[in-house]
Amino acid sequence: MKLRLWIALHCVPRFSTVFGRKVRRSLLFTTTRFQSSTPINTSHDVTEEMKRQRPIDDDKPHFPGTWKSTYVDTMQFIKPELQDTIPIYRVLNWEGDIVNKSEEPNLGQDTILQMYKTMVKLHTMDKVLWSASEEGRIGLYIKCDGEEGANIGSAAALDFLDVIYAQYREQGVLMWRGFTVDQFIDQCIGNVRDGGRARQMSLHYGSRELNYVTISSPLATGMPQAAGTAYAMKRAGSKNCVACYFGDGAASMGDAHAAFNFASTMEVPVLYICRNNGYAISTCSDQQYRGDGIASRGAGYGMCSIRVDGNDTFAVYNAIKAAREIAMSESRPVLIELMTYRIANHSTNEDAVGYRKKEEIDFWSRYHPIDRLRKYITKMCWWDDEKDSEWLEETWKIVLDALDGAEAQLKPNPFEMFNDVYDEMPPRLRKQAESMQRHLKEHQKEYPLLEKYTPE
Ligand SMILES: Cc1ncc(C[n+]2csc(CCOP(=O)(O)OP(=O)(O)O)c2C)c(N)n1
Ligand SMILES: [Mg+2]
Repeated sequence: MKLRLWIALHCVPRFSTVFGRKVRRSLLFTTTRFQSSTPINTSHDVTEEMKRQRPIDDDKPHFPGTWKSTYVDTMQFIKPELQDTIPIYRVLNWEGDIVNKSEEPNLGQDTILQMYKTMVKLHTMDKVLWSASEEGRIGLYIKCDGEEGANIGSAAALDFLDVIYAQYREQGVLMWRGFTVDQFIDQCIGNVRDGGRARQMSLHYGSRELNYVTISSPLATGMPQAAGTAYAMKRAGSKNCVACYFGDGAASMGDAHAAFNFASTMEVPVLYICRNNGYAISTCSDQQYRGDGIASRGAGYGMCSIRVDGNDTFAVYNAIKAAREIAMSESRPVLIELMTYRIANHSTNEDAVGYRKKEEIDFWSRYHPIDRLRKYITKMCWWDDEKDSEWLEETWKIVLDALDGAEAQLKPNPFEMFNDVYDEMPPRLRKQAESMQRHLKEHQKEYPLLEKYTPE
């Protein structure tokens, strides 16, 4: 009982602007409501389990902490470096050929072309917004260059009602769900059309309609929240799961470990999708961890896990689809490690030249996930160079028009920052709002840009 309350309070997310307080309350309500009507057995009587497995008087270990183990009479240390490395599942090779025909996903021409076209549009949006950020037209920007396959392959395998917790380099997942280029740019610019009313930093997208929880800057924040949400959904009898994206760097956060353990012990349907792109800003993976990547951690928490070629859109699709099936049918978390490479600098704030070689970046640019899928669709005679350049040109037009349109919009009124924090504004916040109002009136001349804001 106490544990349930703890999880409800700590793991049910404090959604920010877009999801708002109402969502948090309704999830809490769901959690408490189902406590009395549909009790879920979340605790195991280990001793009872042991008795069922084997008689208590045999010469086998009966420690509650490891009742499946056996005794040995020679000392054995486990040296992970002597164990087999987890293999990487792939479907398409670099030439765009299916390696094992039985693994070809039955997605059909229309869906595969839609996936490819979305990857190209995503790539173009990233390119334009990167430059716009460098020119100071929008705030900070982060590209998912090289990770388009991981984004779109996974998004296509999820059900629309699965709730997504993303890190920040998963704009493709949101795009696949229907977030428009206009909406992306409105958010990055923080104009009056932005669903978050410009109260978040650029890139901190969220959409209640698309079941995409607003992004939090502190790494791994969403990971325990995802476990809590999956727990609430399980108790509510939902037919959906939670998908939580995180990076190899975020996997080192304490919250990642708490999340894995909660999800596993509470047996909740959540997919922990790690984009292992080799770097956490300037920290490369061999400085980040000593074990066999992130997938190896799954077993330690009793989670199913798999390592996948994250640059192979089909392998990502198949793995997420199968992982979702396991999570839902067995009500348990699954850890999926997508091996990929961050081609771009971490963000427009930093320069990657200091910590990695140009040849390394060139290598991965040559073997880009978009090229691999293009080779496949070209070999299937669904696509050709002419269609490719036409679509590329169209995506540039879509993005540039959206940028112009977004820049022409007014900004939300600065007083918006005080709204929606509480159901009713408390006196101390009202005092701050009034103080700001007085300040702006007194120093109007110092704020010429205010005319670009909507009136109160
Ligand atoms: C708690 C916390 N510490 C540090 C940061 C600064 N920070 C932002 S992104 C990042 C790297 C994350 O790397 P990774 O999880 O591998 O994701 P990637 O950028 O490679 O997609 C760091 C350290 C942060 N946002 N939050
Ligand atoms: Mg990384």
